Parts: sequence; structure tokens; C-alpha cells
Amino acid sequence: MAEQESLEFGKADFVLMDTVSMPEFMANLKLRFDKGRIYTFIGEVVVSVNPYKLLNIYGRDTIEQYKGRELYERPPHLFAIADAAYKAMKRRSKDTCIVISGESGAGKTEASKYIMQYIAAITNPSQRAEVERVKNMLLKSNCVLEAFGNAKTNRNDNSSRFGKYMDINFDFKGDPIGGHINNYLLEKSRVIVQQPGERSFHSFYQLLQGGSEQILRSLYLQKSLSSYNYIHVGAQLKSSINDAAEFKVVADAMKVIGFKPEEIQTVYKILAAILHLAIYERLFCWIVTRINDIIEVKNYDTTIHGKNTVIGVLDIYGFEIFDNNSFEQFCINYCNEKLQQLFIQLVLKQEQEEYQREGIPWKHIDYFNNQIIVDLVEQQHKGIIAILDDACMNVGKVTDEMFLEALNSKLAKHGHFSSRKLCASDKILEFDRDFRIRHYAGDVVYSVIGFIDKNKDTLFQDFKRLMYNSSNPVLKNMWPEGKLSITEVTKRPLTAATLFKNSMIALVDNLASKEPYYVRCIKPNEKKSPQIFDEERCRHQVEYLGLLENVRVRRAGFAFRQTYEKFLHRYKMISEFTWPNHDLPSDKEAVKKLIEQCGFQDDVAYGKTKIFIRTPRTLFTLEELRAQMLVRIVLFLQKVWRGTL
Ligand code: AD9
Ligand code: MG
Repeated sequence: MAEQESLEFGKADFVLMDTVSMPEFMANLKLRFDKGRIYTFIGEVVVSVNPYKLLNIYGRDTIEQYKGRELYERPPHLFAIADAAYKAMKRRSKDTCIVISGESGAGKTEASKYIMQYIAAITNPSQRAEVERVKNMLLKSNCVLEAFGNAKTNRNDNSSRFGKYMDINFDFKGDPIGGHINNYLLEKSRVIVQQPGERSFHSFYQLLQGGSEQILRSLYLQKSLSSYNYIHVGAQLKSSINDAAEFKVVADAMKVIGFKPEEIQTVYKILAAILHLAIYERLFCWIVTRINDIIEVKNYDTTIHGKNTVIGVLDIYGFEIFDNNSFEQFCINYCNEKLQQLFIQLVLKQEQEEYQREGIPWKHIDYFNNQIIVDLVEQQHKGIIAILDDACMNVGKVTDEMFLEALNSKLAKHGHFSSRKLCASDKILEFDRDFRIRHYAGDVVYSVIGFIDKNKDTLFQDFKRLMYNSSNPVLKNMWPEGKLSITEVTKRPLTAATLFKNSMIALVDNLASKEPYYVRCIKPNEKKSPQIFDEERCRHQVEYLGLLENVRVRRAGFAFRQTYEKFLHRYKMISEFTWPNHDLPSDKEAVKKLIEQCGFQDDVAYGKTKIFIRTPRTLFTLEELRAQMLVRIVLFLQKVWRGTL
């Protein structure tokens, strides 16, 4: 459990609560927020509350305090998680990942940047120039992607309108040698329509406000934002965003990453063209591909350099409920259902199952398993995506209303689905075009309007061919399918929802193959205020993030487990009964002897194949004893070697 700072700051680990109850959880969360302690552990999970103010807790001195330390030795912090993921990767050559979740504005993107900064700060002690170059590119890529993929929304002035999963590759020394970014579903409809109070992507405003007279003239653009349909409403909004200054920062970042001057010029040309014409996603995907070309690991020979390991960082859009929810919110919320399911699988379900398998006494803990909602969306033939695809495949005119009819007839009995037709008395279903999904995080009403068009996502083939035949190589690259023959083109492409579903399934498989670390972000209020802790809003998030269940599992559980064989391999030098070899009937008996000799018998449980240790302190002590014994063994061997024994 986390080292306590002082009780005046509340409990640093929710596991230390006197009773596991919502009031106590909330009281601790609020106390810590009020005292500027925005991070709290639940075992190895970091709960973070957005402070909405700059805190002096990310500097070099703080980094030094976390570097190389065990997770529980320091107060809770993102750096503790980043260090744990890094250590696991380096010590055990394990691929790890850090999954950051929470709703829009909860602080996910900021957390992902602090984590990357930490990793950059603690690696490459020998200051290899090539590694420094890679680190710089990885960090700068954030700024470019935010310019093109983020926008001001009503919930967040810098809201990520795309999902991002970034792999950082490390060499055998544990230094970054490259990376790869996967991007998910850019909310491209924002280019054309924005809800009241919102803006289009930052890039447009940056170009118009920050581009020099010369650049703007060459693009036939005017500085006046009101001249452009797609952005003039957003441009009138008050915000803290300084587009002109950001333009220079982003232009500089693109240069540092390695975009060629003619590529940057083409990017501006396309932004300008979009202001006259509805193709932004292509530009965004091309930018991601271009960054990947540059940052991907090259010439790494595993036979010479050893295994190349990975830390993945996932910063993906949080659960969204707007006044008007459409296809994009449907996809985003489905993504959050998938991630919650992964969390349940990894943290709650697997934990309980392992105790059962090992025959360790265990009190079952109830939690809501959202698999039923995941199925509602993604199940073959019966799920909402399959029903939508069916509707899109019909020849002839299919309307959004017909799609809703199909949903009504196929999902009438599903407990998590309803619509006005199925439930006329339901007050939140205001319009005939609405349907509602009972998500794990709350009810969301979606309007079917636009579902069919957005799912088909068709760009005219003639247009693609025109772009492919452009003399500009960047444009040509963005439309590779323009080269397809007429017969190849007639093959039906996968729909947007199915492509998204496939990418989510691949993402979850990828995360599940790595050792996961979690950051659970909470948004304290709707006003972006550093003072307000809106109890009801926070309680709702604590509930749907399943944090209380997480504490229960953790308290009932054991911080560490290891097979008897591996445990002995590491600690057998501590006891004369096990060093150098034991003559007890089994490894399990030998481990028991060692543990009893150290006096830890009350803090462990013996499973069928593994030992389970409840508190990390016991593990630290074992590590210390091991280190002391190793020193003695080395001294002994030196004496033997010198013949002075
Ligand atoms: V969204 O799903 O992309 O709309 P995020 O990513 O969860 O959302 P973001 O990280 O962008 O939220 O945080 C929103 C704002 O909160 C930031 O722009 C900061 O102004 C503020 N914030 C978040 N985390 C911190 C922090 N650790 N320190 C100070 C913070 N301010
Ligand atoms: Mg974000």
C-alpha cells in the first residue's frame, strides 16, 4: 500500500479505508482534491481528479523521486505508474501498456503527455544522440496530432476528436528507439457542423491566425475568419486558446519530426482547400501515416540487440453524452464499453478466477458485467452494427427511419435497448427518431439521423481517381484506392461501423496481450473550475468506473503472486533450508519453511501452484533480505577466490 504522506491529506490508497463504502470513498477523494492531492492509488491503479490548475508536481525534482522506486514507496502519482510499467518492461522484458480512461475533459490526454515526458526523462542516461532524436520526435508528435485532431467542445477546450494508441519501442538497454501510432475514428463531421459553443479542429484557426501574409496569399486565404462558412461561428467563441502562437509551435514540431517543407506546404494547401471543399479525415490519416513512417523502428536486429519491447499508451475518447448524440457518440461509447469489459476481464474477473483455481478462500464480489451491452452493439447478425450494415446493403433507398424500424423489430426484448415505439411512456425519448442504449455508464439517447450515410461513408470514386492522378505526390498518396480498376471498385467496401468494430477488437486483443496499468480519470465539475468538487457528478463516475468494486477485490486480494518454483529461484538464498537446494518433499513445503523462518506466515496464502502475498511491504523485505544475502555471497566468493578464507 502506498506510503502515507500525512493523514491530513487523506488516505493515499483507497485500500486503506476503514470500511469500503461509497461515502468514505467520496470523502477521501474530496479531501485529497481539496488539498491538491489529485492522485490516489487503488493498489496499482491510479485514480486521478482533474485539478483544472497548474500544479507544481511534474518537474525534474519530482521525476527524480520516482525514478527506479517501487510503486508503493512514493505518494500516488502518474510517474509511479509510468515507472512501474517501465520497470516491468525492462526487468522482465514484458510488453506493458497504460490504459487511460475517463470521460471527456477528465484529463486523459494531459495524463498521457506527463507519462511520455516521464519516460523520456528517465531514459537514455548515456545521452545517445539518436535516442534523443527519437524521444524528441515522439513528444513533438503529440502537438501535431492535437492541432489536427483536437477541437474546442463544450466539455473541453482541447478535446481529442480521435482515439490514439501509441506504442513506444525500446531497445535491450531500455531506451526508446521508435514508436507507432494507431488512430481511431476521427470525428470528421466536425469540419462541416459544430454544435453551438464548439469549434472545428484547431488547425484551421491556427493557419488563419498564425500563417504569415505570404503563406495566406499563396493559398488565396484571407485572415478574416468570418469569411469561411465552416469556422466562422466557432471563431467568435471566447476561449483561452492562442491560435496564432500555436501555429508556430505546430509548424516547428512538424519540422523537428521530419516533415519536408513541401509536405508542410501541401498540408496548408489542403486545409485551405477544405475551407472551400467537405476531405479532412484523409489529411489526418496521412499525417499519422507520415509520422509513423518517420518514427517507426528501423534496422533493429533482434539477433544482435536482443528483444525489442514496447510500452503502449492508450488515450482514447471518453464516454460522451451530449444533447444530441449521433453515430460518432455511438462508436465512442461502444469503444468505452469494450475498454470497461477489458478492465473487468483483467482486474476483476481474472483476479477472482485465479483465487478459485488456486483454491484460496475467496468471498465472491458482485460487479456489473457489461458484456451484455458489448454484445448488443457488436454481435454478429443480431447486434446494432450488423443491423445497420444490413440496412446499408439494401439496394434502393434506405432511410434512417427504416434502420430504426429494423432495430425495433430485432431488439424489442433487449433489456438495454429501447425506443419511442417500444416504450412510449419513456420521457427521455423525446422524438420518434430516437433510440436509447442503457450503457454501463448511464443512459444515452441517440438520434438515428445520419447513421446510414455516416456508416456507408462513400466518397465518389471519380473524386478519388481525380485525387490519385494529381501531380502532387502527397495528394496521390492520400487516395491510393484511386488506382483501382472499375471492377475492383464495385466490390463493396467495409462500412465505417464495421471498420471501427474490427479496429476495437484488434485494440482490445493487443492490450490484453500486454501487462496493463490503469489510470482512471475523474472530472470534478462541468465548469472547468479548480475549486468545485461536484459530489454527484464525481460519485456517478466512481460508480460507473467500478472503483468501489476495484477496492473490494484489491482488499480481499493479494498484491503479489508467484509460482513456488520461481519464488524459490529468486529467494532461496535467504534461508539455510533452501540454499543452495532444499531436501523438502516439494517446492511448496520449501517456500512454507522459508516464509515461516522470516515470520511472514500471517501475510501469505498458499495456493495449489503459487504463493500469494498480501502486502507489498513483505515483498520489499524479501527483496532487501535477498540483496543483503547476495552481497554476503559475493564477499564470500571473493575471499575464496583470493584464498584468504
Ligand atoms: V477528451 O475525452 O479528449 O474531450 P481528456 O483528454 O480526458 O478529454 P484533457 O486531458 O484534454 O481531457 O484535459 C482537459 C483540460 O483539463 C486540459 O486542457 C487542462 O486544462 C486540464 N487538465 C487536465 N489534467 C490536468 C493536470 N494534470 N493539471 C492541470 C489539467 N490541468
Ligand atoms: Mg483527450
